[in-house]
Amino acid sequence: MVINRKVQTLDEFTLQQLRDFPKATGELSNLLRDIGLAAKRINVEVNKAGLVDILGDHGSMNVQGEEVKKLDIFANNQLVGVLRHGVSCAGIGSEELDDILVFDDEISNKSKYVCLFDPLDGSSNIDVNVSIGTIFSVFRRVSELGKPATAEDFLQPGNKQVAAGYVIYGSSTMLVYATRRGVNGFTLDQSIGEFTLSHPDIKCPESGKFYSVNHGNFFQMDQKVKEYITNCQKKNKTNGGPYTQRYIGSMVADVHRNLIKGGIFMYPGTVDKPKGKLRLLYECNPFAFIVEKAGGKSSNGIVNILDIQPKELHERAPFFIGSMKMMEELEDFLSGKRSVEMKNIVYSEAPESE
Ligand code: AHM
Repeated sequence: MVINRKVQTLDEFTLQQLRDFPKATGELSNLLRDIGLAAKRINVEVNKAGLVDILGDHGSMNVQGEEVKKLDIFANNQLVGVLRHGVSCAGIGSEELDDILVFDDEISNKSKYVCLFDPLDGSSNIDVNVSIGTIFSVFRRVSELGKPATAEDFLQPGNKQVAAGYVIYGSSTMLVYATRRGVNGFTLDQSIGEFTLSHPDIKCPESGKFYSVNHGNFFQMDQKVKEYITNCQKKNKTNGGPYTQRYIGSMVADVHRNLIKGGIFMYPGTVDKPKGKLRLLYECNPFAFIVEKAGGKSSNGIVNILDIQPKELHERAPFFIGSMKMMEELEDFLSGKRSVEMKNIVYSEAPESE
């Protein structure tokens, strides 16, 4: 049997990175490998979701008042389990838990990092076989090592992240993670049960043809956002439009596509939900870090997502993210530099249904 030594597994890759940095302790590599292990376990359950009694609602609501699915709980438990039993994480914050979970044992208290995650994003899509994902974010602690982690460790702005990533359970399962050194993607090779480097040094194209937004909310959006979206639908010499609309309703899949192919993803605030739907710490920050490290950009419509000082664990933020040139075009609309005349349509109010 010929062994393909060109294929590098996630473990080999993180160890290789470690060798390039002799001063590194290996804690971050361990943590990424722990997350990789949890992702493989979650992947197994996601793949057999239709076969066993793991679909459907758990019967409870999460802290955001959303129905909790059984697989959400499973994914959350897997991540908590590997990180608690590992040696690199002092505590976690999860979209599924009301409060932070500080591990508070001798080894964990010495760990440099804390981790925040959305164990299963897009979970309302599970029962219809749409791609879903796990999103994670890693911060270096600001509290004293040797003592339990504190809330301040978790409430840091996104620009303090040391790593962030996501796992997409799709037509194949991929783990993509970013550090300050760049973004790399690993595809799960089911035959050996390992994530293997398939997308080295990912760069987000400067521009693209996709725009992703929930059009159902259009009449609830700010006028400037409506004008930008209308511009996306227009033939336009400067942007090569009209763009193609693609919206899965599963952020990991939507942003993954736009990261690889170029595009812009938006979840703006609406009249009913001025801060939108997405959570700053579990969804916006990690993607903002990944896309920025790949050459793209993100904002809440006013400032860079990564510069927001979070006030609470579960806060939400309007979110715009994608290819650099498309984000710049959006900013021109949001700042009033550009506008679109929206002829023949009264956009200030939703048309009344008959
Ligand atoms: P969920 O985890 O409860 O499914 O919510 C998060 C998802 C994101 O993945 C996605 O971008 C967004 O909700 C879609 O929301 P909407 O259906 O309002 O467009």
